[in-house]
Amino acid sequence: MSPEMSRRATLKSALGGAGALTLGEGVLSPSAEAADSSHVSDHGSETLKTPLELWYAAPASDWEREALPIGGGALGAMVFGTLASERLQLNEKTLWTGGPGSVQGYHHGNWTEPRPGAIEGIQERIDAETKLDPDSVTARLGQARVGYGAHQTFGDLHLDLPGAPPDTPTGYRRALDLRDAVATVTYTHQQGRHSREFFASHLDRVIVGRLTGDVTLTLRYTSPRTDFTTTATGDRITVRGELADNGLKFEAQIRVHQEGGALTANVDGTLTVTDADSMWFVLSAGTDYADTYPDYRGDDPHAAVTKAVDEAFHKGYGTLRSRHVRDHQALFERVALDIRAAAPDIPTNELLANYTGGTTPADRALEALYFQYGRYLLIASSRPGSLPANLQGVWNHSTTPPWSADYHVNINLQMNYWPAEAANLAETTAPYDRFVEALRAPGRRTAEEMFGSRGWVVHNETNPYGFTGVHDWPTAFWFPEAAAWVTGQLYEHYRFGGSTAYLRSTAYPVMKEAAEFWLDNLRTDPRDGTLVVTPSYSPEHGDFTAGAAMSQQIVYDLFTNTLEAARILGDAPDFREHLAAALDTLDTGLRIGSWGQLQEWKADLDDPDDDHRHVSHLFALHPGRQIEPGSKWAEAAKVSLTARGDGGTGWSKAWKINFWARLRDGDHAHKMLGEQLKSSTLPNLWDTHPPFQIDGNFGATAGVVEMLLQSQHDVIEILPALPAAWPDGSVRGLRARGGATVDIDWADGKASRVTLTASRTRQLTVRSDLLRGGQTTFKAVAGQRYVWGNDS
Ligand code: FUC
Repeated sequence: MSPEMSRRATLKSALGGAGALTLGEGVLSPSAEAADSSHVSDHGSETLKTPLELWYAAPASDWEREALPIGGGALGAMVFGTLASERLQLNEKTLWTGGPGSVQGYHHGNWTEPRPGAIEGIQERIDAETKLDPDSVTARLGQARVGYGAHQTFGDLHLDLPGAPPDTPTGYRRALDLRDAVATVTYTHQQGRHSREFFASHLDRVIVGRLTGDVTLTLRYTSPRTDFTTTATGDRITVRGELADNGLKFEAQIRVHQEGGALTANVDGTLTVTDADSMWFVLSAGTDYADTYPDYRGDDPHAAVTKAVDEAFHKGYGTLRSRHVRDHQALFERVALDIRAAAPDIPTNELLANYTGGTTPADRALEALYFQYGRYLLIASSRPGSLPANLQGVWNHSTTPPWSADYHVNINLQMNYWPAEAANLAETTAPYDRFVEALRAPGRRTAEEMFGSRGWVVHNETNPYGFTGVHDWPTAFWFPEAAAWVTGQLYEHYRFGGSTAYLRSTAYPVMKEAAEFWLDNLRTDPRDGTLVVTPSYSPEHGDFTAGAAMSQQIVYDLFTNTLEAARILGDAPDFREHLAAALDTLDTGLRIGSWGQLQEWKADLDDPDDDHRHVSHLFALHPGRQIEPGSKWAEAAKVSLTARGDGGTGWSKAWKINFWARLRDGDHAHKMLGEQLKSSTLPNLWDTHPPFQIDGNFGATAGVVEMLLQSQHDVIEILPALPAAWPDGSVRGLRARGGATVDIDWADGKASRVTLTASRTRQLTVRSDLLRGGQTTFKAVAGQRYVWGNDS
């Protein structure tokens, strides 16, 4: 058989013997060659050359708005590009106050004294009175938060440059290249070209910097705390300390190499390089934190930091840089978005200020940059071996950051990981999985002590020390649904990647225990006999009731996922029966109210003038999959969303991009992207709540994917919500559930070519205008590539 005939034969069998090769205008042709298993797409080199850079014509004068982030997961830094004294603000993800050993005492948020009957008492009052104000519930179920702690800045490394120009020279450029993940500063001074490069290598666990041009400088470490010592010996600075709050040990080391000139260690713990042609340094940092309940302590960081610094130092700058760039690009370059953008050669802050809402090629350049920036930030703040991305990723310059720079789980942590699978960065979810698994031990204790039940639980927000109980902020303290919600991402990881081994060992155990918690804690609603969550609180909004929409939808999602997983894994029939029976009796959380809205509460309490930033009752639409497009529920969700309006904080707008995309309204999704860029984005393209909060960056990146590709209902939908503002373009390397990597070209608002590379052998359904009848179902074979449309 000729290769061509064999391809056709394969195709025929893929189509179940239908024999039709032509589908609509296109041809379905499984490629003869096996595709790369790492989900790297064969994106055109044209698209790859589009610059993806943030750049500025002046040094950063403000940490939050202007400095530029680099990160390797565990370590992060903000680069200022300041002239006379370069400032690198440093972070290590685990440097947290609070938890065991903290001066205030710590009890994981569990009630310090047993409160027998407390929850039942509230349930009975809600049954009798239908609702309860948050203050009275807090008085009974809340307690003061102690020992919660906060993420801490690791301090700053200053490079004092006495020969630097006092004012910003013409031609000064400060940039962050998203492709290389390298921050640069370049300028000319006294006929000499000066350059600085900084990057954070995940692979080598170091932050690296290099300066060229005549280099005389002093490296100096500072911190807003006083709990450390700094010493300089030979070519090394060592910073060592213990957090006064909880005794957490921390250490950083910096080693310096200079070409030409001299290097001096000073008694004040600084290092001076004199008259060198260039110099480079490596920096590593660590703590003795471990994610193990109940102590949360591991090895002294000294050995690991020394090893990282010395190994990196011996590799040399060139090797470190090329290893870093390769490691970053292996993730970053998987996805390319071409929306016919053309950026004028103006600084990014001007590009942002000039943004008109998506009408020009320059606007599209900003949109494409912002999309890829979300991917960059996730790679930089979530790599295996440390904690997941927190409210600020890994970047925090404060000892008292907003909301402790913690892990809020009533939307924020979940949103951080929305782009991970679909935007082809599945590896970034490892720290998230590990964090969720580590919540299980303290979460079991909370379930047992507060609820007297099986399973595990976590409430509104948590820290790295297993804070799974409650505090006493009335509108944001009670949210036991969070455990169920956070397990959703683990099941999504399975749905996208398809590894049954992962499902068995990682996802299912935490899902099952979260489900057991709810099997024990649902209560029969005397109003209609359904099973409901009570007390139930729609995040940060309204009164306590029984069976608020989000509570029910989250439990519905958890039970649906867990039942599916239990069937796949063949878990005990009695557990499956129990789950199926509960699902049958569960209030679904879908109800249409008097003005056609999807109700936020079981009783029709929604106010059409309410524009609260949380739109929790649309969970079933996104990230859930309970609402099908075109259904009456989708219509009702649209009524609710329209009433809530296009405002909100950064993450709220980002969520609305996703909602509108799921409602198949690409123009409104695009409008929300525009709203986010216009009013919730800082000059360094960080999302602002305000203040800076990284979830909005991630949520928006996920939202852009939702506009181009969806698969939540096990149908791979091509361009489900393409906005009119992007009539022509292409995207490479998006991931769909079922183990598919998808490339799409489109013209005049319609797909012209779709390429799907299967990483699993299984039946897939693809929906696109390109296909005759709009849809095809076929058996995809792992490693094969399928093309519809112009097979150029
Ligand atoms: C949730 C939100 C707030 C903020 C906080 C960190 O509680 O309601 O707006 O984002 O998390």
